[in-house]
Amino acid sequence: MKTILMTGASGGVGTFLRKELANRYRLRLSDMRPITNIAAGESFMAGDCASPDDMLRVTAGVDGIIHLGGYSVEGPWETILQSNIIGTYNLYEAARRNGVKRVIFATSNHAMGFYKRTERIDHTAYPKPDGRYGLSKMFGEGVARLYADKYDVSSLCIRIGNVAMQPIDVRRLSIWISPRDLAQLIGIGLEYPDLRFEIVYGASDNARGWWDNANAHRLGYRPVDRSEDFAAEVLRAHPATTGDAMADAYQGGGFCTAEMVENPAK
Ligand code: 15L
Repeated sequence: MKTILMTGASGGVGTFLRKELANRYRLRLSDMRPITNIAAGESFMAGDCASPDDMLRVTAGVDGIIHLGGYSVEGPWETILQSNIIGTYNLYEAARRNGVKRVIFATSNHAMGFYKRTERIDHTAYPKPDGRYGLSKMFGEGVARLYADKYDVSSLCIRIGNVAMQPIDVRRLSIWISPRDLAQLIGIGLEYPDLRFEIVYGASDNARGWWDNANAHRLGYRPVDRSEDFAAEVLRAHPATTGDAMADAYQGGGFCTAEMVENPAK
């Protein structure tokens, strides 16, 4: 059984994935925050992505890495810089130095947030980050590309929509991914032979989706969950519009209009 490091393991996505990946991998959980409910097949090592020494220590001797660590929403520059930009660089550099050959990088839909909802984008679309957080994910995709091409550390970058047991509002009907579908993508990323660098979208089978996930399908992804199964319930419970027409026009939603200077001529 492979030993897989999961950074940021105490967060919401990590918590879902621990359940999904149990019995498939030996999981080395890592986070700045302690995790006390360690299950059979799991171990814990404290580590801060912003510390190169910590990343060297936690990546030693693993067969692959699921990099969830970092700040997972918009935040002040100094926070994003330390956690996501320096943190992701440290993670890849430590992987290289320890000879770890496979990384799953949890990137985000917010690297692409300024695409309109009327646009259908695929894995080749150039990033349009919707804030410092999205920008840090674009940087992470760049680090993954560099380490694949130069240092033979291969990556699957998953541009994750929103991970939850079910879609939580109208926007999420388009970008939702269930924990088991995300675990399927991660399994592909860890096991696919001869993978060098790939980008896929972390979305379930969503009829209202904005992404052409052909690259994930090419790699064998067959999502089992569909947001449409929850659509009637979501549409009953939530208004169709948020009241912010600009946010409703862009894929990144409110991340786009936060701090935005509007230019009506554009
Ligand atoms: C993300 O990237 C965040 O990590 C998550 O908390 C949600 O905000 C999600 O995007 C989203 O767009 O719904």
